[in-house]
Amino acid sequence: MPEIIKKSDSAEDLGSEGHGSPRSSTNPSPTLDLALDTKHPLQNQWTLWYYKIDRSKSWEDNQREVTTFSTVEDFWALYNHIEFASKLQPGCDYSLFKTGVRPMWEDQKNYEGGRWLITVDKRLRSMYLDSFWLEIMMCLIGEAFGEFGNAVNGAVVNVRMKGDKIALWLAESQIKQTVMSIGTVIKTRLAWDNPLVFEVHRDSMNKNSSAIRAKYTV
Ligand code: MGP
Repeated sequence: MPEIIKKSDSAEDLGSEGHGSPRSSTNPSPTLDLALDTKHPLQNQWTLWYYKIDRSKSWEDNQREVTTFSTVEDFWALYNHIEFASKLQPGCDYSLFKTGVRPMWEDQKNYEGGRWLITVDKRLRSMYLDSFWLEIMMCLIGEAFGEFGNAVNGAVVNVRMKGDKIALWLAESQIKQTVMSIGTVIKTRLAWDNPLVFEVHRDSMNKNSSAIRAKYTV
């Protein structure tokens, strides 16, 4: 929990502040107490989903809601509690979406949208997958997309034998400036040199081959 570690550093600073008047229980620092007691709200509430394949169920029924959070502290508590993406069994996914949006094409917020797709070569899983997924979650909960943030619905990490995927799901696929601006942010934040492709969900829904034409590239 990096933010909380920072708070205890600043406690030392406060302690050395008032020479000759050490803090006592009758003279607490209101700033410090407030900082330790208060959870820091996120702009949006987020829900983590977990997908694990069970062939007796439909794809939708294999998507399970794990939990919902709306503070920085609750995000870290969750993150520290669950397995790294790279340690999930092949075939599993994590999805982090704004609460109320289901991580599927059929949700009305996703229906007209698409995804920026990062394909991580299977030999590079140990080097990149967990750090990229954490950075994408930081972009989501930290609202890294500025005026285009409303177009962002969530993100998915697919753990696959053939190569892992991380995708940022957008509500939008037609307004080029919105889609490209968001793609540029994630490319920069991940310091990713290879091209990122944007796929329209409708093409994924109707696909009859594994190749989907990229609508945009950044
Ligand atoms: P996948 O899990 O997104 O990727 O889709 P994977 O396993 O790498 O497979 P590939 O086809 O991309 O190479 C696998 C399958 O899961 C899809 O073909 C669909 O059958 C199903 N599926 C995936 N998504 C994201 C959805 C969805 O949003 N809705 C429904 N109904 N099925 C989906």
